[in-house]
Formats: sequence, structure tokens, C-alpha cells
Amino acid sequence: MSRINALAEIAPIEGGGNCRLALTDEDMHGRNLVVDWMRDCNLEISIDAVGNIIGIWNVGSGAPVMSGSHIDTVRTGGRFDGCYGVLAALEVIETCQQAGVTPTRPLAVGIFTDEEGARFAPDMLGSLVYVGGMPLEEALDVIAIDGAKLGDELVRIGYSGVAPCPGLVPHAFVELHIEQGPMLEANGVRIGAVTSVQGISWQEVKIMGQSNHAGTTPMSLRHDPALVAAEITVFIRQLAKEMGGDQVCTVGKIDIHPNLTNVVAAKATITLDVRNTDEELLKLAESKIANYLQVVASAEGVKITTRELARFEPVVFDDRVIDCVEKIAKDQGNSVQRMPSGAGHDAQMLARVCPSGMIFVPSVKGISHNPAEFTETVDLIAGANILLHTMLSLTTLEATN
Ligand code: HGY
Ligand code: MN
Ligand code: MN
Repeated sequence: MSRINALAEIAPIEGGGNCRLALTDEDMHGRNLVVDWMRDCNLEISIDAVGNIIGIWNVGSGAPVMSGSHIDTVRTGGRFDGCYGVLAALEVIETCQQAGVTPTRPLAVGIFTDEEGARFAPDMLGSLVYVGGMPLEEALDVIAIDGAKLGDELVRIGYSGVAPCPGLVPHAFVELHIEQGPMLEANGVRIGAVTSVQGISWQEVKIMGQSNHAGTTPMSLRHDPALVAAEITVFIRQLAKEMGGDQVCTVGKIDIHPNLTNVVAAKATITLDVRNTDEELLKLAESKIANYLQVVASAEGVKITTRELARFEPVVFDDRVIDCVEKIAKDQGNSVQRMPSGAGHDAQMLARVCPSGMIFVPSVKGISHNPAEFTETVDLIAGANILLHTMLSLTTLEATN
């Protein structure tokens, strides 16, 4: 808890949260602090070419059981999203060291670069490169929403490491994270044994219209990108409602140019975040949106271009890891339920290379990506204890080749 609160002192924002966008100075200060704590635990620290930080307690033999998450935040982040999983993993290792427990395998903690994807898309970029899902060169060339290049920012903050990408393949990976949704609290359950992560589709939609005088231009002669941006926003909300189930759609970012009271806009750029637990339904939503963009573009006489920012299919975690989390949670006297993850996580990338899973603890009022994000200490501690025993248990997981 003292480490969570100390990390939250770096780049605090009103309401008790943080703004540490990936590879900014604020992210650098957060990284430096946690790397110091890793050194205090005598971990062997390696930093790879996309800035992922892996700390290993090199005991036993063979590939490590790894945990970890991220410490970059969205612009209005809470203090637990990602940070809790990294610091709990560090606490697990330190507790084992202090208790004289010597696992048969090394234990590792990962801090993955740019999990949020808020500054550099896609999200989970660092762990995606770590598992070989994105070529390093492509990642280094990604341009931020503020125009900076990812590779330059890594060098600037001193986290352009020498460890190769893809990185060391863990024996198994388990991530502890706040749920960031309302399910556990609504069900009165303390622990989530996460079964899967839903599919994610991000795209940038550029709408080019005709800038004009707000006073002199008759409505019949307008080609107004701001109007089309609003129509698309309403459309995807309606689409999610009609599709029901797990379908969610969000317009999180709207940029209007020149963004002035008395000017019919020249250009509008919006982002679409569309997710579903079912890949076929996600594809259906994407195709309905693509059709609508054509309809609305010709109706208003604007030009629309789209750019894919992220596209990940749903991921199912390893049954043995899910079973392990569920059993240990019960053994320790917690209520537990199996559940999918609505948010993306680094574990969904590690699942490509090793048996992986996640442990959730409740988010009060289901709030996250908001400084008001909160989880009760008793739940945070319960989650960390389950992480400890899950990591130790996974050291004896049979390898499946
Ligand atoms: O977008 C997500 O779901 C995660 O917070 N990066
Ligand atoms: Mn997170
Ligand atoms: Mn997040």
C-alpha cells in the first residue's frame, strides 16, 4: 500500500489519480521509482528495445513464472490501474525472500510499455512486441497523438534498452488487476478468476468537409464534418444498444479543426473503440459501421478515411491457470467467480506464448480510467495473497509443448 501511494505521488491529478502517459517525463519518473524498488529486491533487471522492464529473482532453474502489468496511465487515470499488479508482484517476491521461501523456478515481474495505448496506439503495445506480435521497428516508428515518435521518446527518457524483442518466454504468466467494471461489486464477490479478454477494435475516422463562414453559408450548401462526427457518435451508441449483449462502442476522442465558434469546420477526427467478447459479432459491428460511414459521407458530401489503431481478437486464458486462481481464492476463504475482462490487459498478449491468466479484485462503483477509481485495501490484500500462491503453484505447472 505504501508503494501504491508513493507511486501515486508521481504526476498526481485532482481527485487522487495520475497522469503518466506512456514515455512522457512523468512515466519516466514512475519507471525510475519502481526500478529502484526492483533493485532493493535484488532482482536482475533487463530493459528491452521497446522499454519493457523485466525484473527476475533468479532462484531455482528453468523459465520464470512471471507476473506484472503496466504503470503508464490514461490522462485521467486512477492509482490502481496497472500499478497494483506490478507492485503486488514485487511484494510477492519480497515476501518470499523475507520468508525464506525458495521457489523451484525464477519469479519475474514485468512492467510493459504503453499498455494504455492512449498516447501511442495500439494499447498493450509493449507486451505485444514482447511476445513477437508486432515487429520492433514498426513499434519504434509509431507516432503519438502529440506527434512524437515512440523510438525517440524511449531514447529521450533513457528506456531504450538492449534486451531483445521478442523477450524471454515465461513458464507461465498471471496478472493481478482491478476489474475496472461493476460486476464483482454488483454480485458481492471479492475475486474474479478471469476466463478471457474481449476483442478490441480501434479506428481513427478522418472527416474532411468544407470550412466556411458560420453566418453566410446557407444550410443547404454545407459539408460539415462536425455534424458527421456527431451522427457517427449517435450511430455507434444506437448500434451497441441494438446489438445488446457484450457489445460496447465508444467515441472517446473528437478533434475539430479549426475548432472556432464562427467557422463551419474543415475537418473532424474521431476515434471509435468497439469491443465484443464474440469475434463474429465484433466483425458484424465493424461492417455495420463501415457501411454507415459511406452513407453519412455521401449524404453530407464529406470525405471519410479510416485508419486502424488496434485490432485484437478475443483471448481465452489457460484453463489450468483459471482453475488455479479459482481454487486458491476459495482455499483462502474468498468468494470468487469466473468472468471475462472488458478491458484489455498485457496478459492477453502473454497468452500467445505461455499459459496465462488473471486475477480481478472489485472496483468500487465499477469506476476506472477516472481519478475516482478505488478498491478497498482488504480486497487489494486478498488479491495479492492469491497472486503469491498462484505464482508459486505455477512453478510446478506441467509444460505443454
Ligand atoms: O483499453 C483498454 O482496455 C486498456 O485499458 N488499455
Ligand atoms: Mn490496466
Ligand atoms: Mn487502463
